[in-house]
Amino acid sequence: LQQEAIYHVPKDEYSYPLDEQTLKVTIRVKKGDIAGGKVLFTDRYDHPQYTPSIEQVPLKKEGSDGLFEYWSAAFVAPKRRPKYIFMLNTGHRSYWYSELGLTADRPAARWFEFPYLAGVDLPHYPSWLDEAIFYQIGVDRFYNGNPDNDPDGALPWGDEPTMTTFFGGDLEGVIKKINYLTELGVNAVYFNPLFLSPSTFKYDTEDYYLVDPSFGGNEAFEALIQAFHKAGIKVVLDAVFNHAGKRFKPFQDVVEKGKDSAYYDWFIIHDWPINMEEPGHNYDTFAYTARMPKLNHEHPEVRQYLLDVTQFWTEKGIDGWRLDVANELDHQFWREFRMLVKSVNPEAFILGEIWLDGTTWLQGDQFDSITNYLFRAPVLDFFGEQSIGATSLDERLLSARIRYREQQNRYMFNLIGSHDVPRFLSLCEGSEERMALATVFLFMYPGIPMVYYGDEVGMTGSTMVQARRCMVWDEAKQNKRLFQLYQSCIQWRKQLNPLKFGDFETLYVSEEDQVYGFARSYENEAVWAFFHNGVGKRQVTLDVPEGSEWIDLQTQKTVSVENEQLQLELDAYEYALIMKKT
Ligand code: ARE
Ligand code: CA
Repeated sequence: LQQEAIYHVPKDEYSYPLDEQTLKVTIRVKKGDIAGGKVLFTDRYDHPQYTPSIEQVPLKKEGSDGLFEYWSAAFVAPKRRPKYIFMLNTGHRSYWYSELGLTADRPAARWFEFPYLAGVDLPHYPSWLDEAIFYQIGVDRFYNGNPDNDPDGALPWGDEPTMTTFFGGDLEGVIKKINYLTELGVNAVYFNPLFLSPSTFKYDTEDYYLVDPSFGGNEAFEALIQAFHKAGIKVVLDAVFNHAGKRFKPFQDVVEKGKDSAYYDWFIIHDWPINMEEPGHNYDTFAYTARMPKLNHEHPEVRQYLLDVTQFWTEKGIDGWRLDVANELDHQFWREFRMLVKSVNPEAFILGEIWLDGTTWLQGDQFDSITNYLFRAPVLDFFGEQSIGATSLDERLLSARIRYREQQNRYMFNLIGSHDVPRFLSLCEGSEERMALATVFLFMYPGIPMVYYGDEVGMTGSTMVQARRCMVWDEAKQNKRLFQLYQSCIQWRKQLNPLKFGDFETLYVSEEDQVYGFARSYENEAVWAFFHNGVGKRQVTLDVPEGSEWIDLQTQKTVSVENEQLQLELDAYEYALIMKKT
């Protein structure tokens, strides 16, 4: 047993409540070091009469990230203030793990303690998230519903875009395509920024209170909210609060008046006079982009200004916010933001744009979710670039999941595409089969699925700019097979409890066969998903519980079971989805 590899602390994702009486604990050990183990637990207070007797639960292996294994158990502590120790079994002998570290004998004292399972500290999520299927829309590129409001020089729909081209898409256009969205089945839309800005994707805000006139202005926005809500579709807006645009009035005032401007410390300006050259600018920006001056969030007026903007739009009835560059603002701001948003609308969704680890923002006091690029990366490497095998896929997914609590994983914002990355289909070298595998994977995996507009009809684009091409509306140019696959996935996702609430368990990892399979289980229901990421035919033999009956989700036919075993045939780049009948 490698002692140095063992890790447990009675906090964070290693020890947290699932509900007011249930604690989930996890211990890390070196891969392959233990055969099993258990957790012993009781109340923290010793009393001859009241203290419950010591109980135990077995440890279950969550998986491995390559170096370590993670073993967990959940147990009910009716007094809500448990203490516990781990018993680790190597197969030859047992050890104990407590606040004393590793010991040969069971310690009488110094067990781990979780002081109190306070219900108030449990995370609360908007209830609609359980069935949410998101769709992302960049308005200029989605549909032009009104040519009269097109920006000057707008190109004909479908021309090849550059960083600075406009096509005239607008909110009227989005409203006109509501039927398309409902036919696809999505029920929530995340919009790239809508507020007045000189650029196409509008991350350089000029006026936070105006929807861009080329999108139809505030009037069109009100109409959008109404029409969307009538159709049962939620509206999530992009909050670009890290920086403003160079045309933002307070910044213009500083440009004009220099240090005499009342707004001179709304920004982080290093010396005077202000220099807006790129390169050469002398103030903080987003990623060295001169036209995106960073706001000085340490200034109380700036904080208040942004919170007022938040209140204004939240009161208009939106269903949530996606927070741009969320990790470059202070945590305290986001706490204030959350309090405000949830006080206006407790069911509003708060999604941070975080590409890597998001744990610090997901403690319940800031965001409900983050953009899960840590999910996209291994899925891309496996199905898209085919640079990793099934083992590595499993390890990397585990290493992303194990950072988070069960609840956090359930509400991760999973995506394989967005406006910031090349189209997934292009990264699959145009292989529709691999795109299909990744899509099914997205919808079967724990988390909220998001579809980037156009992925569902087979749009391509090998660069970020090309990934923002105009939505293809010509039916002859849409990939109908993919569209139908998205429809099916969305229906399964909405209807099947295991996909909404189920836990995750790896079932099948074959490096040689390039087959990966996992289970989503909820109460006595289960969906099992298998993905064959290679050529040739594969046979997968699975043990199933005695007397269980299974149906194939795609054909709705019964799968034959013999001697508690089930056989799946997987053709080249095929997936199989089976569901246990209840
Ligand atoms: C332009 C270029 C990009 C270049 C960028 C920065 O096209 O190739 O990387 O400048 O120099 C908007 C436009 C972009 C434009 C940008 C600046 O949509 O097209 O990009 O303005 O003009 C990091 C941030 C993350 C950010 C991405 C782009 O952490 O917040 O970079 N994403 C948001 C939006 C963007 C938007 C902005 C921010 C600015 O979604 O669309 O850009 O408001 C790693 C890191 C991430 C990093 C990621 C991508 O994995 O972990 O932190 O994201 O790579 O670089
Ligand atoms: Ca238009």
